[in-house]
Amino acid sequence: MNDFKEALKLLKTRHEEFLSRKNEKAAYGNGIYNRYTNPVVTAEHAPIHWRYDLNPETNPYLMERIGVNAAMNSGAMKWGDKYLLVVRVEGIDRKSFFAIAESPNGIDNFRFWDEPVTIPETDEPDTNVYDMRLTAHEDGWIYGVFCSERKDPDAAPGDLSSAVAAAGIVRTRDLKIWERLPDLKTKSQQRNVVLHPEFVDGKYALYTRPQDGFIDAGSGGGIGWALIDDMTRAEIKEETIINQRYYHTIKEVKNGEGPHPIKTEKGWLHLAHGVRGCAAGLRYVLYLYLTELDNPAKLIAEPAGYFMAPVGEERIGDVSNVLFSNGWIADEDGTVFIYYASSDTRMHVATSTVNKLLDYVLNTPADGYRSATSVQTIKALIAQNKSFM
Ligand code: M1P
Repeated sequence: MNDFKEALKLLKTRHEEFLSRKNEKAAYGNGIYNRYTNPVVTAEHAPIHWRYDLNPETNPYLMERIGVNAAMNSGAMKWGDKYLLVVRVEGIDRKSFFAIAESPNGIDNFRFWDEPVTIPETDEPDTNVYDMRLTAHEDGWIYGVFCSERKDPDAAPGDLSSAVAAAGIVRTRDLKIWERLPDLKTKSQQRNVVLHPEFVDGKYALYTRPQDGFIDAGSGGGIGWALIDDMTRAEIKEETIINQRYYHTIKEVKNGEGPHPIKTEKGWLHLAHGVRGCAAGLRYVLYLYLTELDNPAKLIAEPAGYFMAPVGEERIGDVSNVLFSNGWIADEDGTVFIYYASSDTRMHVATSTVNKLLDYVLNTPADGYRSATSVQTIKALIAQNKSFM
């Protein structure tokens, strides 16, 4: 009994030390954003009372009974003066669920709320739920749109891997009680569906990612856009591609909208992920683009290449060589907190400002799609720099 008490005390002390670590800006930035030295949320952040049976009678060895494997792809929003992440927590049983972690400053001291989020199921229960995008919509509700994964009913006998992805939809007013709405009705499978925060022509607007299969975007040309009459019976009748994939770019294989775009005086600022294939497998990086204020579906600017790619420890994890973001927060003072997961394993933050990100999207050269055009772009900069060197 005394051993149990001592062991539990030590476990709690170490966990508290870990949770309360300060996070520092990494030494070098690139002028666009700053990374931080520590991840902000990891599997180890999961509360002790989610993982251990604390009764010495039933758990005399103080064993961890329920393991957490990863904490990743998180939706984000400011809630009062707190920075909240709706974290995709993945158990060692491979099931993901959502749990809210809260920080006083957005960069460290993230702590999970007491219990994971309960997402009501539809008549067709989800096998796995993940990657929630949060949108505080001008209709007054906070919506969460997430991927609902189920086994493919048409899979051949013995095929236990084929799955179907659909957009699950919930809404809440207090982030505690969530109402499940019917899944998005659409012709193709969908992942990375995001609700725009304002009405457009009196309708709800969705960023979509039509795909041929569970993994394969195939003929789905990129990030789509659809107007919806009613979120309680959301159905895509018409979908147009607003951000295309291109041969020999960072988004050759697929792309997907990240969190909902940030409204700025120069347009809607979008964060997305792009995927390409290589001998090491798929490589996921983040990129930005800007669309018109009055028409969020109309592209204004898109810098060539990636905005962020995995570096150092970020390159390694359960699914290596992946950066993925579905949450960012634009603060009142113009600071932008970019929350991104590395290699499907842990959450990080990078900070920038709305002004810096606008400067980046508007003044970084666009892709010319050929080696020769890249050389021309570099030579133009060198020529311009001659008088400043
Ligand atoms: O494993 C990398 C990512 O793969 C998927 O993203 P996408 O739909 O663009 O291929 C998702 O499963 C995502 O959760 C995951 O991080």
